[in-house]
Amino acid sequence: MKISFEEEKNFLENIKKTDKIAIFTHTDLDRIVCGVLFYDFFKKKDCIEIDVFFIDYWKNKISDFNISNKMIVIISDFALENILQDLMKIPEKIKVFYTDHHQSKENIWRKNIYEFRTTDLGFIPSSRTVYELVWGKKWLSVLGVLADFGNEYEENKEFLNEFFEESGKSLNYFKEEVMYMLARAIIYFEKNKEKSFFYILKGLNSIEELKIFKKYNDEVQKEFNKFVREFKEKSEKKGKIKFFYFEPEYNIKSILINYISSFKKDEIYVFLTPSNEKVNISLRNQSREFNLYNLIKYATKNLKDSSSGWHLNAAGATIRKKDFKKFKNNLFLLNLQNFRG
Ligand SMILES: [Mn+2]
Repeated sequence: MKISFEEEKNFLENIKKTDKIAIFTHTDLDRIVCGVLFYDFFKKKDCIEIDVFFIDYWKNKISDFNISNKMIVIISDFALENILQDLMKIPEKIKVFYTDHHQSKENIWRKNIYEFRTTDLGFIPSSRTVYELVWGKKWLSVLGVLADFGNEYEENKEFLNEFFEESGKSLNYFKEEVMYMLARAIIYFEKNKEKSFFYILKGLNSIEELKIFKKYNDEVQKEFNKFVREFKEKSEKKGKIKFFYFEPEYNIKSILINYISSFKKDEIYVFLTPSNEKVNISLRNQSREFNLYNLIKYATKNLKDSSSGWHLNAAGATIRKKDFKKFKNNLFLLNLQNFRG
């Protein structure tokens, strides 16, 4: 059931302290920030039971967790294509509150699922939407917005600039010094003890306190720098496409492609890393000339057990390892003109 921003706000305001809350989040800065802001909100409301669940599309699902009929499920920043089937499994007695900003051609037809998707409003990372719904730590929300490239979109300018002015520090500072540091620390935790990142982060009260993540950043940064160099030596180029397969120890693909693609914005970057029998793919085109959402759907169309989607200019996919060559062929044979805008 689609609801408006106001209805969504009312829905959240009307939650009582006796309601049991189940927050779903993940190790991605935008998504984690949503989790923390919601957690703080329900804590302030004195909700007695607030459970936090961590889901990873490839490992587990919402329905793997024990959600009782009395719970209210809160879920944000998960692409509908990845969770739709799973959402449908939630019994109708359970109210689900869902907000997201990924592209999706799917629809939810269930009455118990209250959905507020912001795709029609522009590119609004969910940590901004959640902040506007429940308030709380704006600095955290700003970092979530930056992690998702929100600063590249006019619609977030006012929201961000207001914060930069208040804090007296620049976009560059928050992006390079803080957001990337945090994004790399998350990657460290993802590999080592993923849940604790969320619990440490939610205990912090200011941007200065983020320093405690510095040592975790350092470890991942070594590998990050190594692959920045390797990209220069080993990536393949086909027209506007830059293709880079690599095998990192830490899951740095997203932040590496975000970083590298910001230098030549009109190119299409395609980064691939292995994961068991699969290959995970990220695509970026920061000039926004191309619709990568359609492009990746097309390039994986004939690949069995593949999934793809996300955003217009930051897309992704997962394919079987044995389809690597097929995918590369599909991609290199594309007529890019068909995917403009
Ligand atoms: Mn997001």
